[in-house]
Amino acid sequence: PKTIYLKDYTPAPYLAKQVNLSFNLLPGKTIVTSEVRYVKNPVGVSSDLVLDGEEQTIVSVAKNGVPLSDYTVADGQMTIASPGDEFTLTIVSEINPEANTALEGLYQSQGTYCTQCEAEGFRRITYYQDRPDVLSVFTVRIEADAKAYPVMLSNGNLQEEGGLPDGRHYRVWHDPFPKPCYLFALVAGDLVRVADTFTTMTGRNVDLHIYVRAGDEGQCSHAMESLKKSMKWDEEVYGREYQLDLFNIVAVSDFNMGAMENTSLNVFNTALVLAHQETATDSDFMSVEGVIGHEYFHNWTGNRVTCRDWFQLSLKEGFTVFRDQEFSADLNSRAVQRIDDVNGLRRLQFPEDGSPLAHSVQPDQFIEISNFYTKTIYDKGAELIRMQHTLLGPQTFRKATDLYFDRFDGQAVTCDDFVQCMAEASGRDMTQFFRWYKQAGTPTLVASSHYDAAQQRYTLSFKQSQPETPGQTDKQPLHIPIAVGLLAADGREIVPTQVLEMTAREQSFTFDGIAAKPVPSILRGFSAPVKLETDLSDDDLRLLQVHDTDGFNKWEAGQTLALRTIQRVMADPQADISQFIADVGTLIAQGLSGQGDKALLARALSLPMIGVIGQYQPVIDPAAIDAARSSILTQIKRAHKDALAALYEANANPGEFTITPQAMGRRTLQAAVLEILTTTNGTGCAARAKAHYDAADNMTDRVTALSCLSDSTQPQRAEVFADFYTRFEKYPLVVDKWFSLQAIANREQIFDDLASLRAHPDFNIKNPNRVRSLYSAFAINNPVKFHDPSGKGYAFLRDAIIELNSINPQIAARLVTPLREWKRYTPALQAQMKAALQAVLDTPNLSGDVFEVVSKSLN
Ligand code: DPP
Ligand code: ZN
Repeated sequence: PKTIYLKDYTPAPYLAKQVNLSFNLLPGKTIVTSEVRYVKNPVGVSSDLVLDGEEQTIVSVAKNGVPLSDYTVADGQMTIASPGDEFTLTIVSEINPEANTALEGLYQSQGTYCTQCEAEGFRRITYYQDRPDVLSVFTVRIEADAKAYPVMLSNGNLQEEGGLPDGRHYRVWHDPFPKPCYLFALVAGDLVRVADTFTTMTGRNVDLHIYVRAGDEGQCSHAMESLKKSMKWDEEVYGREYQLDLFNIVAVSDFNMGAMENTSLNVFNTALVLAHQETATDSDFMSVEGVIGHEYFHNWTGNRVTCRDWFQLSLKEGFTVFRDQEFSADLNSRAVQRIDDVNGLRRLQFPEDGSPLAHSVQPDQFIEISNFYTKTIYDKGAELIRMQHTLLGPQTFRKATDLYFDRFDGQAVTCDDFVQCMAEASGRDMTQFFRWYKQAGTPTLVASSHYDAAQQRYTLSFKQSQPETPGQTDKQPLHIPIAVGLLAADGREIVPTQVLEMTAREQSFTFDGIAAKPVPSILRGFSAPVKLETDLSDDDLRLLQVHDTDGFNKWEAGQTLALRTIQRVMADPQADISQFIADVGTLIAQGLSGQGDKALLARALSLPMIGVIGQYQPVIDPAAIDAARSSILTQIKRAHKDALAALYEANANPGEFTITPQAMGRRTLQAAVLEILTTTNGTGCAARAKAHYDAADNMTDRVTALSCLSDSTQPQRAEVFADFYTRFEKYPLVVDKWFSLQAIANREQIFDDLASLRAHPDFNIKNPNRVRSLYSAFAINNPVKFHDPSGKGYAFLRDAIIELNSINPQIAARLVTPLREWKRYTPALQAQMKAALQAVLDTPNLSGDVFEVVSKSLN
C-alpha cells in the first residue's frame, strides 16, 4: 500500500468540461459508457491523462470517436500519454454490482441498485480522475427493466424518460451545477415515494421526495419534517438557499456510513431515515433529525464549496458537524445537546487522539482515505469551527461565512482558505489558531487561581501542553478561547461569561474589583476541546453544580465530583463517600419538587461512562473502574431507594406519546432513575424492569427496560428478550437493537451469548448495520467483557475483522478501532490486544484499509 502526502498535491492535468454517463443495468452485469470532454488544465504540471479505475473490465476506449489502443493500465490507473489539449474520451466498461460486497461504487441493497462514491468509489464505476478538485457537469442516462426498477434516479433534474423494447425503460438526469465525482449518485429500484414541498426564501418551490421500500412509508414523516426544518434553518442562520427544484432522499438497508450528501440525491442508511414511536427510540429520532440536517447542510458546506483534496476533509465535515450540532441545539435544548456532544467527544475522540492513530484535523498523509472519516476529522473538526465562532462572535462569524460562500462557490478549496476568511472578516491574525488544524493530541489545560484581598484582585493562571503524537514531537502553544465566569460564595454570578484568549504556554488573567474570593466557572460551554485540570475544591464544585448559570458547567461540576469519587473508591473501596451520596439525594429531591429541566437532571444523575472515566486514568483497567462505579451506584440506590422510586412514579408514562423535548426529558429521567433502581440485578430489579417493559407504548421505554435487564440472571430477562424479538422480528432496525442489547451484557455467559448471536439466522455479515449491532456494540459499549482477562473478547472481534477483510474492507478497518488504543491498558490486557492486532496483520491478502489501521496501531 502506498502513502499519499499533502505536500505532493498538484493540480489535475486535465479538466473535465462535461461528463455523459450511460448505465445499462442488466442482471449480473452493468455496462457503463462514459463520455468525457477533457481540456488540458492550464495550471496542470503533467501532460499525461491518468484515470483511476478498479473492479471493472474495459470493453473499449475511443478518442474523438476513434478506437484508441495507445494506453496502459496498471495498479488501478489508466494512463494516456499526452492525449492533446482538448478531446472527447469514451470508455465502455463492465461492472458487477450484484457481486459488490464492499458497498463502494455501484452495488445492490435488497434488490435496489445504489451508489456510494465518497471518497473513492467512483473509480469502481468507470475510469476517471477520481479526485474532488475535478468538477464537471454530469448528464446521466439509466436503462433497466421497467417492472423491477420503476424508480430510476440520479443527480439534478429529470430531462427525458421513455419506454424501450423488451419491457425496458430509460431516464436521463442532468445536474447543471459542476460537481466532483464523489457526489455522483444513481438509484434504481422498486421503491415507494413520500412527497412534500418547501418554498424557499425567494419563493421558489422545491419538491421533496423520500424513497423507501413498500411498507416503510409510514415511518418517513419525522425525516420529512426534519428536512424542511433544515432548509429553513440554513436560510435563517446562514442565508443559504437550495438551488434546484427537487431534493431526493433514498433509504437503503446496506450502507457503510450513516448517509451521503450526493447533490440533490442523498442516499441514507435506513437507520437514519425511518422513525416511528413503535420502532424508534428518542435517541433515534434525534439522530434522524441531526443527520438529515447534516446531509442537507452539506449542500453548501461540501457540495457548492467542496474540498481540494482529501486532506481537507474536515473543511466540509467539521463545519457541517458544527452546523448540525447548532441546528439540533436551536431546535431542542442547547445545554443537553452540548453535554451529549462533549460526552461523545471524550468517549470516542479523546482516545483516538491518544492512540497510535492520532492525526491532525488537516492530516499530512494517509494510505486509505476511508480510514480518515474519523472522530478527529468530524468532531474535533467541529470543535475547531466552534472555537472560531467563539473567538469572532456570531455576527462576525456570519460575515466570515458569507465571505467564504461568496468567494468559493463552485470551487474546491482548503481548510486554510476557510480560516483565511475568518481572518479577513474579523481583522484577526489566525496564524496561531491554525496550529489546531496541524497538531494532533488532546491538549491539557491546568488552571490555578489566586485571590489578593488587599488589592481586591483575582488572578486565573493557565498552563497549556499538548502530548507528543506519532510524527509530532515539538508542539507549539495553541490559541485557546477560555470562556470564564465568576460566582460569589453565595452563588451569585459576579462576572458574566467572558472569553479569555490564551496564546502563550503559561498565561495569567486578572479581574479587578472583586470584593471576596470568588469561585470560577472555567471553560463554560466547553469552549475548547481540552482536558481541564483545576484547583477547585469539592465545595467549589458543589457550588457550581447548584448555581452556575452555564448549563454545561453546572453538569460538568457534578461529573468532576463523580470522577473524584470514583477515583477515591478505586484507591480504597471502603472510602467514605457519604457527602457525594448525600449530594445525589439533593438532586433527587430537586427532581421530586418538579423543579428544573428533566433531561439535564437525568444527565446529572448519570455517572460518567467507563470509557470517559478511562480517559482520566494513567492506566486503564475497565474491570476496576466498573467495580468502583457499581459500588457507588449501589450505595446511591441503598441510600435513596424510596425517593428514587417516588421520582420514578412521578415521571411515569402519561399515555400520550410525543417527541417534544419535555416528553423526551421525562422519559430519559425515568430511564436514569430505573438504571439506578435496577443496578443490583436482583429479583426486585428484574420485576421493576419487566413492569417498565409491560407498560411501554413506545420503543424508548422498551429499550430502557431491556438495557436494565441486560446484565440480569433473573428469568424475566429471557422472557422480555423473547417477547421483544417476536414482536419486532420483521423490523431489521429493531432486530439490530435486539442484538446490541444482548451484546452489551456484562454477565458470565456473554461469550456463549455472542456465539449464539453470531450463529443466529438473522445475523448477516454482509449487512453493516447488523455487524455494528453485534461487534461494535460489544467492543465499544461492553468495555468490561471486551477487555475480559481471558482475551475472549479480543478474539471475537479479531475473527470478525479477518472475515470482513475480504468482504467489506471499510467495515473491517472500522472494527479495529477499539483495539488501537491498546497501549493505554494494563500490561496483561495490552499483551492480548497486541496479539489480536498481530494476528490480523499476519492474515494473507490484507486490504489496504485494514493494513493501514493495524500496522499503524502496532507502531
Ligand atoms: N456521508 C458522510 C457524511 O455526511 C460523508 N460525507 O459525513
Ligand atoms: Zn458529512
